[in-house]
Amino acid sequence: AEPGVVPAVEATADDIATMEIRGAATIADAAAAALATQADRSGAESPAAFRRHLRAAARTLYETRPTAVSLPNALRYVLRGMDGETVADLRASTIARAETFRRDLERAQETLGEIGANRLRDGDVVMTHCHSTDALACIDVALESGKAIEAIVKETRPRKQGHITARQLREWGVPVTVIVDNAARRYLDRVDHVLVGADSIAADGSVINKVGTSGLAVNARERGVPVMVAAQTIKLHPDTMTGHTVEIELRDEREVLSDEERATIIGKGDEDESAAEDDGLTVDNPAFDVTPARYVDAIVTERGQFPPESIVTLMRELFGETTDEPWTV
Ligand code: RUB
Repeated sequence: AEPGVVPAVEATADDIATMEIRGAATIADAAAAALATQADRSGAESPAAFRRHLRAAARTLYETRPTAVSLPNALRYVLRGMDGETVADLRASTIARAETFRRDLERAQETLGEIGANRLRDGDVVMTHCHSTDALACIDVALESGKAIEAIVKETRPRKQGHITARQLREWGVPVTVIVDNAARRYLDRVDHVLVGADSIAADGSVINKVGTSGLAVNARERGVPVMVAAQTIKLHPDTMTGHTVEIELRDEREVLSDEERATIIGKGDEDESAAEDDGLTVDNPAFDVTPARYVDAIVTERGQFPPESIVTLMRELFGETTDEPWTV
């Protein structure tokens, strides 16, 4: 814990790291809310201390998960709005800025939903991967406008976020078929759209989303099914304009193999193994993958629908050339 960071910020950071709070938009919203709480409860007695503690809070949140750029984009936006000569002014401006961010985030998702819904026709079958609030917003608006939609929901190993998608869609009355990830290609011939969200979108139009998205997109192309990515502009990754790549999070191997399962594979009880001993068994658990632009038919944002190859023009317009990290200074 860094000095001056309030416990509620630590708790939010923990929830993001453990995926209690998850999904790029939800993470961004929680991070902005946490900075507002930091501002509200800060014990800082000087403006300099207030700013230092706010930056420390942003750092604490930043270090939780590396792939969804909505997190640093949210932190940057709120910190840039921290303005004033007194603690009281700094507090008020930071809280107001965080509120603006959260309101805009919600509005952007609604607008994106209206745009994305135009791609969906009455009677369409949509295949989903993971759980994306941006993707679901498109279905929500389509349903509201009276279109019947069916969904084939990929389970999404290892964390099974498909269950969250299935629950939401059933709440809306959408007929849902849940399948294991490996069954996706078999079901694609019944599907009109693959509809996914994004954690980050790179300047070359490639889409970083839950691991498995790229294989799904390649299969969809082979089957002639269009791939639609629903992503608010908060998902655009400014660093990729200057050649940086997006870090793919590697998560704990226990999400894939429990200690018992590992011991069974290795063929000995886990008690006679020291943690440091190399038993020759590696488990890789990347949480995300990269879908090249050529497998994506449309990126739907609140600013309209874009072919992935032209997303960079929107990025330049929104971010200019500034990709500072105000929490590091
Ligand atoms: C979530 C995931 C979602 C995107 C978009 O991964 O890959 O597709 O974050 O979600 P995880 P949203 O479960 O590992 O966080 O549209 O809600 O921002």
